[in-house]
Amino acid sequence: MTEKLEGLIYKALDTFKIEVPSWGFANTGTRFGKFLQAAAAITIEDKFSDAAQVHTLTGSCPTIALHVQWDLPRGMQDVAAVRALEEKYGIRGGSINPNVFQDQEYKYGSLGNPDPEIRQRALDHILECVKIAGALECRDISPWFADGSNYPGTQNMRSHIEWFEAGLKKVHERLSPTQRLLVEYKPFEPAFYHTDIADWGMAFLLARAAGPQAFVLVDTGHHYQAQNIEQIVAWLLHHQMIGGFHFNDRRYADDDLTLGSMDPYQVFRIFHELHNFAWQTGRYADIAFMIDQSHNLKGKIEAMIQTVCTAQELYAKSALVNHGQLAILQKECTLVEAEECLRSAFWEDVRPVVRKWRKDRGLPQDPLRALRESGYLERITADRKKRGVDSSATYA
Ligand code: PSV
Ligand code: MN
Repeated sequence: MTEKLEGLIYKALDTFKIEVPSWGFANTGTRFGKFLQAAAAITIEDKFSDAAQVHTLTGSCPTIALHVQWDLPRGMQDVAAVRALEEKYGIRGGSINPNVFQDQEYKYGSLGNPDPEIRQRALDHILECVKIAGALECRDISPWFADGSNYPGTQNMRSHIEWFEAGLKKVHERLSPTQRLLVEYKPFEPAFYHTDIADWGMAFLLARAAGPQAFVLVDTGHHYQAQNIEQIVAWLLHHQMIGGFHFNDRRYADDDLTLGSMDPYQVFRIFHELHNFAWQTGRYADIAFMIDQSHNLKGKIEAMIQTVCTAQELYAKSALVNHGQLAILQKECTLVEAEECLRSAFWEDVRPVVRKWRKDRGLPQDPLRALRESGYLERITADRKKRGVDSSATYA
């Protein structure tokens, strides 16, 4: 590989940061059951400790996403404890995720509930999350809404739109000038007939109605089969409306599979859109990268490291595309050459340079092996087995 290409990889890896989800370290399951892992995090301190391991070994994960109900069950009262954990483990709280989908009161929705009292309760919870984010100096408030209905005729979809517009506007009013509201969409589950924020268009319109600090969050698992996610990214970039990603892979639905395990080329194409936008405009879009995966069978920390390394590799590969040449080929409609220009970057084996970068940055060249050799997994397995209680998050 030429020095120039190596330089591009180094630049990409030096700037690449991806947040890990606290819930990815705890025992989770599917609606059919939970398979417990002895090494799974039990407390928020365990989650910080595991996330810090991932950061130490990969150098790319300085923040941990927090799900308020699971990690700060007493709300603002838990902020000081989180601050202490940040200090102790050398990583920071990242996006703050409200939870308005789990409690019994949300059986018929949260901000889209026909009962104004429940709508208010959901709003109050999200507003407390804005406060928590303020106290922790976290920029992004990232709610996901399970609202919708299971049977035709059982809810007025237009009323739901109005309730969401009103609720999100109220959240936006409480943001500090540096905070952002990220609106995540998902086509179905748990609602099986209609979901209030089912796709990027709905999320876009709601974010725009909420105010200028609201943006769309793209969870790669939240699309229909065969949907062209990079085109969605292109549209959102064009309108400066993309605020964040939740990365994971999928085969059938929202499967939470390891990033790139099914379709690494798609992840590459998404990253390519971001690099291409930067090449054309002279600046990278301000997007929060996050992992949203809960692994039931794989070791959680191992799966997280595997994901981060895959993301680093694919981000590095996509930084190699020759944008100038591609633009000419696209203009000429030189199809095969244009496609090959993109594809050749994808097929470039960047792993030797990524290993070199790790070495130069004082990181282990093989983070997975380093984890296995560190004895960390054995230590936490013994310790957590002793403590034994499974107080983990339930899977959403
Ligand atoms: C919903 O499926 C989701 O993607 C949301 O981001 C939640 O916060 C997260 O998963 C919880 O597992
Ligand atoms: Mn998500």
